[in-house]
Amino acid sequence: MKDIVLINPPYQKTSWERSYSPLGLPYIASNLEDKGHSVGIVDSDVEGLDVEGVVSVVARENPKVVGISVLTHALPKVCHIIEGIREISNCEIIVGGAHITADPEMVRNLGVKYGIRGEAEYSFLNVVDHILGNTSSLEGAEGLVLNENNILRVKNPCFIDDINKLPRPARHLIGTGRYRYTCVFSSRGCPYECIYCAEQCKRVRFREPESVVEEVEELVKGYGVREFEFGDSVFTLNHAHVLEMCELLKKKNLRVRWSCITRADLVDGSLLRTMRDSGCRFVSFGVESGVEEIRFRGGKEITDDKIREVFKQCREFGLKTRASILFGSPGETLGDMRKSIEFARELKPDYALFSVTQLLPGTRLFKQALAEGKVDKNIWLDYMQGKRTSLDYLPDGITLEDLYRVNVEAFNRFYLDGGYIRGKISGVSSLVELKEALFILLAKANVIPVGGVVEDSMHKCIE
Ligand code: B12
Ligand code: SF4
Repeated sequence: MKDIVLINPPYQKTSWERSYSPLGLPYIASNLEDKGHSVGIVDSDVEGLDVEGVVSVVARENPKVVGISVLTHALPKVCHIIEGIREISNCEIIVGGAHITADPEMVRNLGVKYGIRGEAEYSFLNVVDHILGNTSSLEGAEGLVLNENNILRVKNPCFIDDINKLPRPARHLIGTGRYRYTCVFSSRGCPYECIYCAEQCKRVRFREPESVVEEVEELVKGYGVREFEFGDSVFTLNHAHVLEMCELLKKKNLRVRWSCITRADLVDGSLLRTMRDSGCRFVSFGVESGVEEIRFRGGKEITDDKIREVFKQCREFGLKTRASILFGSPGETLGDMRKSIEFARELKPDYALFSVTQLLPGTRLFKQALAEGKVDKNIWLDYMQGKRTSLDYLPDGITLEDLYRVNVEAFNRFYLDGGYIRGKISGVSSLVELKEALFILLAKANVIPVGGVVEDSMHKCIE
């Protein structure tokens, strides 16, 4: 029996997605445990639970409060979970997460009383104490969305000023063994505004490097972690901060490998070399488009030449790379998309991730789609209720079929190319790389779909 059950709803389709531990809930749980509450976390996909399974955990634990993390793509399942819980329990339900932060109206649509916008470590505790009768006031609950008798009171999202004061995420509630990757966050927020991106906090807050590296040490010594990912939205925003963490990681000689995500205009040769020397093995870059104009319009004002230079430097330093490419930006033609595929091949990254641009609340792209009359403001409700099955943005003259055909074509062009396959085979230096080369050969021979290769390649084999 737990007082509070926190739920990461089922959604994740691929084993790559299931390989990441969700850290938002462990951060919230940690603060609750510190104040003496008993908390459980259900990570549905990792535990193999669909809606009924999640509801049966709630029935078994009989909590007083349930918290549900809401990402946009999980809305239909979130709705069914709430319906299921309502049938078996009178517990109070609190929703939060990226979708609620950007679209508080969803609290009413989901028919729950409480939502929290933004970072909920403190506010969740405040709302729980209110529900349990420990405090009558909800004044301190920043970011609160209160739905009383269908009247919504909405506060601005809360982004915690001093993230150094937060306790470490309660990883013991989810373990690390079930996940291939655990994330560590050295900062929160991003100052940029890329057109499709749902990052809501423009104010960047950094953790003390010592505290970050202590957390890594705990992971290595306490959980036997050998590799982790810096989950920061953009890892190399502040070079001095990164350099200090690298220095400390080297000093501690933890022999831990790590990866990160950043922008090509935020690295240089010297930084990349220092990162490599402190255990970095993999860097993922948002390239977005092979057409400069489209990339610039989307918010990444980074020239083709700068991107070429950075991928070349990473190769020289032995850092593996991934180029992320998006299809379906405003104004993009099929010709532009094919240029993106060729640019990805020219960059020679170790992996390429091709995706179809998704509409997310709070993004510039969503505002543009609304203004263009391509979607209406009920899009999220329609999606939740299954009246709309996709969240794609369609540039003028492009159909949904075009987008997905190009996406498949991109994976085939990139991964089944003779040069790429030869490079993979000749570069085999570990079991993981051998497995990867075999997968690619099987896909080439049409024994397995390219999707399988790609999914596996997302594991990045940084060992
Ligand atoms: C790791 C990660 C993943 C992992 C794990 C996801 C997870 N459940 O945490 C995987 C690989 C599975 C994943 C998949 C996807 N992701 Co992702 N992911 C991230 C990433 C990089 C870090 C998440 C994290 O741990 N953050 C750190 C913690 C502390 O922050 P947090 O999770 O936001 O949690 C805080 C608040 O949101 C809030 N909160 C969270 N849960 C709850 C629950 C309650 C009850 C309350 C009150 C509050 C609350 O309080 C938390 C503590 O402060 C973020 C970007 C980012 N930097 O945050 C994108 C992000 C969350 N992902 C995003 C997207 C779009 C996706 C995918 C759709 C990608 C795709 N095309 O397939 C899928 C969808 C998966 C799904 N379940 O629906 C978007 C979400 C936008 C949206 N509106 O939904 C983000 C914000 C990226 C972005 N900038 O656009 N992702
Ligand atoms: S895509 Fe990256 S750089 Fe752009 S706004 Fe999002 S997190 Fe920031």
